Amino acid sequence: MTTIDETILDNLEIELPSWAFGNSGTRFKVFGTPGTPRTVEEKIADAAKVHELTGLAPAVALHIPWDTVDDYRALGVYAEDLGVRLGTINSNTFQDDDYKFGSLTHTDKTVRQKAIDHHIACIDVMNATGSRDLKIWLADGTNYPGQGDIRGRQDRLAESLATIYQHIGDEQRLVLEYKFFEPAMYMTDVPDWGTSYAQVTALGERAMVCLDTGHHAPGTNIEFIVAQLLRLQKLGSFDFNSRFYADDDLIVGAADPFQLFRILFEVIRGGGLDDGSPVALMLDQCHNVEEKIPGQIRSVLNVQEMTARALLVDTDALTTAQEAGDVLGANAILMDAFYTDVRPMLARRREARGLPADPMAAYASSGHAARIAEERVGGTQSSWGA
Ligand code: PSV
Ligand code: MN
Repeated sequence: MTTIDETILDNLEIELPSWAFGNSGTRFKVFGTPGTPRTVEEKIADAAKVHELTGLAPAVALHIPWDTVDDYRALGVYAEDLGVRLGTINSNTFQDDDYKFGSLTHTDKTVRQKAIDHHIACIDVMNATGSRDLKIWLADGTNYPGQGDIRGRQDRLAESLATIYQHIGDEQRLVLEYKFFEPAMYMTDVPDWGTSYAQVTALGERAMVCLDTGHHAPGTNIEFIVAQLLRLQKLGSFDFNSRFYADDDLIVGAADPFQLFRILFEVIRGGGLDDGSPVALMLDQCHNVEEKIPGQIRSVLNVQEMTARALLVDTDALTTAQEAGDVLGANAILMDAFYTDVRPMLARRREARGLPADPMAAYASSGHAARIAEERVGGTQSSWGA
């Protein structure tokens, strides 16, 4: 039996997205939930509740302009008073009419400049909040063959990113997220890890790739991408979620916990959870029909559980089996760890740290959901675009 690396478990941090606490849905319907935050402060308070019960989520990511406030320093102090900090700043160039045919890749210089200026404004926010990462996900792409010049769009993207990167401070990073389709259907300008890697490598060492687990074609071996990006020292961050069909943004580990285990095994194998690692773990999820705060609690617990299982892999025995060509023996070593129920061990560790043994049960019995439903009356519930 392997002894688990306690430090990795103790240091595990998963950043929460502010937008997970707002209403979301499909193009068919967005359902509201009583108690949904009306303001960024209420979103941060919900994130703080998740951290209070799990000890796993000390940071919350903001999305600009959804989370725009007048005073970001004051917002940072507000977050700190609640026991969390402000994390990644996400830009948004996908909800403005000017971006219909692209943002950083647009043929019109004025539109490109507008998108660049938005990112520079996001860096100003980071300077005020002390955030390290600017995360860029672009909706840019085309729907029909011939609609745009594929090569020209890549060139303009490189130029725009280089301009933004000049504003990234010494302690800051730019992470470029890829997604294989949607909203563009024929061709997406940053569709895969290779394109993101090529673009960020041209920028410099403070530019890295963001891997959103929901952004791959069915059947893609995501752990291979993880291993490769770690090898290249360009894996900057994860957006965790899970998918059955497309960019479903469901609870991480819900659709395929074994995939999450395999990903985390490669993260650990590549040093991605070691002290000083550049790899940031974040959720990027939406809770369309389930309660949002417990949805986020469940999510960070899933990441913690699969990390613990991945840490249980007897790596020495695995290497021996691999080198001996013992195919089934090697596979069994991995599966032994995956099939181990780590929940009792994690519950004991939580209690030892003064946390509830079962954060889901603690939230359910706390009356918090009823309290915020009663308090948060009036105003407009946060949703896409607010
Ligand atoms: C759109 O697919 C998306 O979910 C990306 O994954 C971004 O990270 C997120 O929105 C927030 O902009
Ligand atoms: Mn994402």
